[in-house]
Amino acid sequence: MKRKQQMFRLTIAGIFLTLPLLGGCASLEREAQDVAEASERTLTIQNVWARSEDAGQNSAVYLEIVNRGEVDDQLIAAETDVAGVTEVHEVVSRDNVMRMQEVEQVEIPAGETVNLEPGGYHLMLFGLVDDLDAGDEFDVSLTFDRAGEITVTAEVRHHTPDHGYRDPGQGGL
Ligand SMILES: [Cu+2]
Repeated sequence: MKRKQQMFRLTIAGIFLTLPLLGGCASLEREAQDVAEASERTLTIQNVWARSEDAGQNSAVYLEIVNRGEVDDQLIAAETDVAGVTEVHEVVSRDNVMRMQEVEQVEIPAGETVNLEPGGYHLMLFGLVDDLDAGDEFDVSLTFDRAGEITVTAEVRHHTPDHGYRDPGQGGL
């Protein structure tokens, strides 16, 4: 009888030990799935450039995202070393005044190309650490909901807005 009880306890212990292992397997599978999706490289990032500006000022990064995949994705974050803070922004017109604001995500629909361009979506660079001079290059790390992190190189260009509007110090407009 005593031996039976011991075995029973061992079985219970076995069940409790198995539960965390099952959880671990599920997350491993999920990780493997994420890696597989990212490695399909359905997203192409091209024409990455930033507006030239002096240290301490704000600037912005613009780029094109091509989604050749069959599933939608979302750009959810961006990071650079050249600015104190990097945010994903959009320009909105309210009462005929152009403003910009942070967005949680930019939709990248399957089969489409999304442009981050002056007057629209952009990666906002707040507080440049150094001057960004035309011809300079720096890395930008983009985080997508499905594709994960993709690092691209931005080329600094001198840019004069063709619509004639420029709000000094705002950079992203
Ligand atoms: Cu902005």
